[in-house]
Amino acid sequence: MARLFWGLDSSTQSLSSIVIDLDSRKVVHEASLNFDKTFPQYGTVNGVLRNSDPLVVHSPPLMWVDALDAMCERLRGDGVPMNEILAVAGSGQQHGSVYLNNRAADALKNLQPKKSLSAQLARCLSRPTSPIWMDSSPIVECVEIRKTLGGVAATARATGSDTFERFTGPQIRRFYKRQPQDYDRTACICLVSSFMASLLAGQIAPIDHGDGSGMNLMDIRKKAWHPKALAATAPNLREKLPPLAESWRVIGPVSSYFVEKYGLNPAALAVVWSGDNPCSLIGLGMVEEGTLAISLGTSYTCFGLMKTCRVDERGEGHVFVAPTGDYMSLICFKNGSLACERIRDMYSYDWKQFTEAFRRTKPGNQGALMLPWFEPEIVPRINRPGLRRINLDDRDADANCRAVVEAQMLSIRLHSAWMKVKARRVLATGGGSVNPAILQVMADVMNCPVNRLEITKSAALGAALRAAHAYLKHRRQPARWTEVLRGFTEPPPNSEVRPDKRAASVYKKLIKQYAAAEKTALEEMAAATQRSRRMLV
Ligand code: XUL
Repeated sequence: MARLFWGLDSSTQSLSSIVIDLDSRKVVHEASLNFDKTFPQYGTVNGVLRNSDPLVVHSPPLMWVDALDAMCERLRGDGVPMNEILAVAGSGQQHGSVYLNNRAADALKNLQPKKSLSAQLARCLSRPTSPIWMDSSPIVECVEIRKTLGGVAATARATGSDTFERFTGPQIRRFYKRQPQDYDRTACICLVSSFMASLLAGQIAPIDHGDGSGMNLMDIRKKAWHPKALAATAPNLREKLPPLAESWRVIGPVSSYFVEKYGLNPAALAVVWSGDNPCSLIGLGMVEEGTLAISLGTSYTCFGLMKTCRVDERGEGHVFVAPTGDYMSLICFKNGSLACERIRDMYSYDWKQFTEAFRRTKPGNQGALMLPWFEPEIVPRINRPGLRRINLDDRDADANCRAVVEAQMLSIRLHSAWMKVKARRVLATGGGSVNPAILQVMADVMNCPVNRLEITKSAALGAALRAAHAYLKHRRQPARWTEVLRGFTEPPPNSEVRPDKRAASVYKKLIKQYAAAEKTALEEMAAATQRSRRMLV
């Protein structure tokens, strides 16, 4: 019998699944269900429900529940030997929250295989929709919680991050302030991750330390609920939160619902779920300090493992607990691949022409710089978006293409300095990583080799690997991370882009000019905000 482990990833737009065979070191099954296409009855667009207030972004939790049933059906239909799965873990989009009433615990305990999961959970929600990470409505609540905790640096030191609108604590506070009766009716607040784990385990699941770090509610060093942060957020919150747990905690055997309905092994273990970023850390094989991952998607993220907890006291970055029990740092830039696309379109280039522009221009762009903040930016915090050019001719298409990429890479280098991780290697993932010109600028700015990783489902793979690790630990068998990962996460051969020494020294100087340009722009923005405030008075 093979030793199979199952990893799921409940992300914003889809539910993905990966089954791995730990003995042959192979992925034996992969599947993905797109929410909009598979469940049109929920009316989502890209997995979310838009509101008349553009800051409010929710998703229907019952859609995620239906997706779990559909995924089990799919695995069984595809002939996956469900009885050979030894453990299942998962990954959830971070920060999103699910609000359950006092019927939920019983419903989870008594799941009936004859009915669907969603039919049995429909009456268990105290809030029909879930705010997710794209929701940026609790602006006032962020200010209030930060103030109670003693300011930006103190909040970051206490919870791993300054308050952020998408973080769960500020979201809970807004719910409590606007719908106090519904808040009172809430018996349990889950994260997307712990909610999905609760279904598989047939009981309310703990929140793991990794996803718990994205709430502004957990003491990042003690890995326990932070009493002052709870009090700053909403009354009686402690009794509504499940316990916290290590990322390798086994909740128990899977619910008999999945055994009877889909043929899962009754002894299969349900392991706690974690957030998608902590799971990706594992799926990319990052269990040692010294490697950074840069994901080039719609937004860009940069993250890495940290052995000790070092927070960003300026409040731009985040520290989460890693699934290894260490820490991980993360920064999230909103103006990612879309900014490149905007510049490309501005000059009517296609991607080939955009890439060729790098051959016709020189690293450092002869001192020309760009600040490509088309959208409000998270890092640095920019609330007055706009494209800014410094010594850059707007008629020079090639120089503008180079400038946008150089700006993004310089910004990543500059704003990741607080992590104090000397990157010996960068792993590039996400759509933008197929572009060799972008990877060369990345290698030159970061001054280290860059490997492109072709793993597309890094969060689901990370979840499957976490399931294997938790199972081995539970059975008191050797569970060294490097051994668990072997064969699954190595970068493909010949995928390395090496830094060019001369270009690297150009960027070492240019980063100072870039930092100065950013500082000037931030000062101008602050002055403009002051002026408009004065005009309002
Ligand atoms: C991280 C973040 C996103 C979500 C969605 O802080 O908000 O990466 O985890 O995937």
